[in-house]
Amino acid sequence: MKQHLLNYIGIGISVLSPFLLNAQSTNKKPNVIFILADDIGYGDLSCNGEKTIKTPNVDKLASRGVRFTNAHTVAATSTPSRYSLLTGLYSWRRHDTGIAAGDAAMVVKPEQLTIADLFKNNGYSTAAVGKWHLGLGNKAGMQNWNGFITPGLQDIGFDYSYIMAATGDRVPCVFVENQYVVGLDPNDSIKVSYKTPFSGEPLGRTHPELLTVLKPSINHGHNQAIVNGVSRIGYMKGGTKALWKDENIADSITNKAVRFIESNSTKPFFLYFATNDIHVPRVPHPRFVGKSGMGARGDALLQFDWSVGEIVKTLDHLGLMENTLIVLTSDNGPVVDDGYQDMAVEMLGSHRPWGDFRGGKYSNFEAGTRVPFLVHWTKKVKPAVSKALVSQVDMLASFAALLKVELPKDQAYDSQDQLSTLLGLKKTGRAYVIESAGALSVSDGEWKYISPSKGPAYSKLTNTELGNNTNDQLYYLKEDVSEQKNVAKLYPKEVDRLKSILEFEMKK
Ligand code: NG6
Ligand code: CA
Repeated sequence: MKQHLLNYIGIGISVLSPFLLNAQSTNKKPNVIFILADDIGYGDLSCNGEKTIKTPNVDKLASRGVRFTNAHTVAATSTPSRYSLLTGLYSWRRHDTGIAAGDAAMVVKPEQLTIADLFKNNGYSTAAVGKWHLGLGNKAGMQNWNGFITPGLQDIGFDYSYIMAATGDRVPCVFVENQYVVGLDPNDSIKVSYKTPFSGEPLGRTHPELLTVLKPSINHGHNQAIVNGVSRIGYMKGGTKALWKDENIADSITNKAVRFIESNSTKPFFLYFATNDIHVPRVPHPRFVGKSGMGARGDALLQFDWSVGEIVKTLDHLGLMENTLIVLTSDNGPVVDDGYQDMAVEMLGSHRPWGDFRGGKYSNFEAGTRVPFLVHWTKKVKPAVSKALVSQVDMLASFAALLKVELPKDQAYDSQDQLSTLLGLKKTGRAYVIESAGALSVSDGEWKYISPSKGPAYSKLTNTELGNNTNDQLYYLKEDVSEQKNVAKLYPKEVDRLKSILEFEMKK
């Protein structure tokens, strides 16, 4: 399948090759950097209007690029959201794209076309740096953490990778570079399990006195393996020298991203830079601690902004800014308490991570999937604020348009070419977006329909309104962006119209 697909794309290349070769040698093809934050809400970046936080580096990009006010992820959690972003396919078409364990098998299959494949097949150097959370290897729990972990990111288009396998709160707490654990002592092999604890290893639940850095929130789990005074999800043993230091994660991944840019400055590159900020456990570097006045969550936001600043500085310094397309967005909406007693709730004050939107991470309401979204490209993009409806599922087809290549019909078929909209040349975007968080929702920008579901209406754990309801829900976003008034009974025709869009998409 993949071979067939490469050949297909290869035809496109050979037709265009004289142009492409020339363009490549003079570095005319734009570099592309995709900055994907973790759990940063619409209101968490000061460019989107909240006065309670200052993210100057992001704001600078926003003021020089297109800032979107109606941009969506496909899902309200990381794994399904990232799956859709990278493959151009709705994660809800599959049943195995939910929040992945740290020992999950690769969710994106090698035969699937990814954004990274697209760039790689068109002469780019490609890299993924930061949080991964899309599984590794081909069988859950069977990865060789002490050797070459395969299949891995090189099988889905990334020439270089420096990643955290899952999340900061899931074992194994090590970096994996080009499919090998970094800094592993061969005499201290790593063992990972999501089923059974390792004898002799203290756990958060049995040894709370060892939780010197962060304690889990009550009833949130996160009480298994202890690494750096923080208990996590999952069990691990060994690999002591390879363990990351939580406060250095942003520095480590930002440095690797900068190195990748520097070493590819003479050829086109694609960098997928997925930060750990501001996912839990939030343990920012001491230089950010106390700086936001909002506790660890706010400090991690400042750390994210710093990472963005370092990328920008590098591009400026190398003279690459002019011809580098930067997209900055987040994988899902915000959450305040996501599992650790880090004072985020107590110190939130009047800050509204969700902006004007209802819900948050995990929610069918808008704040679950309506995320910050900026496009910056000095050479081609003029500063603007766009109300166009956009979805991350369209990145693949839009990048294909940027590269002027056609996609095979059986790949990325949920992805639409929205390049003109993304570059601010067109004021309208998609006809509708589909959002998923247990239920499926569809919005055309004016109206939003949430399909009935039996899930809970509210999560006590995270203090989130999840938006599940056994009845149809319809909101008139144009005048009720906060989804306060369910008008399904008043507008049955709108319900039917939106429902039929969902039915149409589900049949594809
Ligand atoms: C949840 C975790 C949460 C976070 C989330 C994944 C519990 C109670 N909560 O299951 O802490 O890790 O998974 O977040 O375990 S995501 O942004 O990577 O999707
Ligand atoms: Ca996330």
